[in-house]
Amino acid sequence: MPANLTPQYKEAEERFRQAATHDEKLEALREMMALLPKHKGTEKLQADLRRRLAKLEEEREHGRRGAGHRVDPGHVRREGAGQWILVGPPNAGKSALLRALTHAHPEVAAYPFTTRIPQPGMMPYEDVQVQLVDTPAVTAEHAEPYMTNLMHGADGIALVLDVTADDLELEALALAELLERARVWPATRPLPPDAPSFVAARPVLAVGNKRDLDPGGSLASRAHQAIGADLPFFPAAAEHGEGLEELRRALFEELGRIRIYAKEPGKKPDLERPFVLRRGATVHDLAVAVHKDIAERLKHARIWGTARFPGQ
Ligand SMILES: Nc1nc2c(ncn2[C@@H]2O[C@H](COP(=O)(O)OP(=O)(O)O)[C@@H](O)[C@H]2O)c(=O)[nH]1
Ligand SMILES: [Mg+2]
Repeated sequence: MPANLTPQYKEAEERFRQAATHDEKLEALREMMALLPKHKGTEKLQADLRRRLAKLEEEREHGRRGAGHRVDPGHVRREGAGQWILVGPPNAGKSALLRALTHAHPEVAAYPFTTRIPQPGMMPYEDVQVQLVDTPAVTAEHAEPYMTNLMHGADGIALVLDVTADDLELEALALAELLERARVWPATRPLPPDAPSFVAARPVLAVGNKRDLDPGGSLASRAHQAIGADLPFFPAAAEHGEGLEELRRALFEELGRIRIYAKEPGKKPDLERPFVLRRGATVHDLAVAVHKDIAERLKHARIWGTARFPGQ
């Protein structure tokens, strides 16, 4: 059976051949997968592309890109509904928080600078997953140079503080300064009219960790003041599982995502694995998320939901 490859496919294949970087290769290969006609005549080719894609993805994950190439720690591949970067001073409990909220196993230790490179983990919330990224500590004297890129590219920033820390005010100042250098503006703060266009308004929240050592809550109030009274603040104890449910919900809600439950014609809707899109997304955006081919062929869609007639 002839494969009937389209000119678009051949063009993507050409780009794959000429790709200079690993990322370009990966992008072209993904496009080839999406553009490849799916029928019996292309089964071998489908399997072949899948194998090459898996290999490239694995290489990227493990940074084995051959001589001269290094993984950029300022970029963590986004997965799930959105990406939060955990940022904070040494020993605040960033790694403990990642452990408590995700299935990742970062090292938690009573000495500073245990975490050297960004470590992602996936946080389950209801029927979706949110990505959290643990990072090396930030002080007034030192922040890893890649932190600003990492923060600027993320969907949200969670500032993690130890409410019992002596020098909380200084720590908070270092975090505020880093946010500024990362060109991230907390979304709860009105953007000044003269703000440059490269400033990214993003959800920024604060976690006041180790609240088990602060039964009266006065240290948490002080921490909230220090980091900014206008930022959402979540007292928590990562190692005791306190305050984590509220935090989990906020980490999803603050992303401003909507969940869409898709239904194949003649089948029941899939109520377990929603597609997650940004608020304001269109039916076309959904089609792209499902499959690029569908987006190209889409003529109409039927929608069930609160603001629609059933099946509109
Ligand atoms: N009391 C208390 N200690 C905590 C809590 N979370 C973390 N710790 C301790 O704080 C220290 C630093 O934790 P870690 O997660 O490694 O901090 P990181 O440097 O911010 O990643 C460790 O000794 C932890 O056991 C908490 O909720 N309560
Ligand atoms: Mg750590």
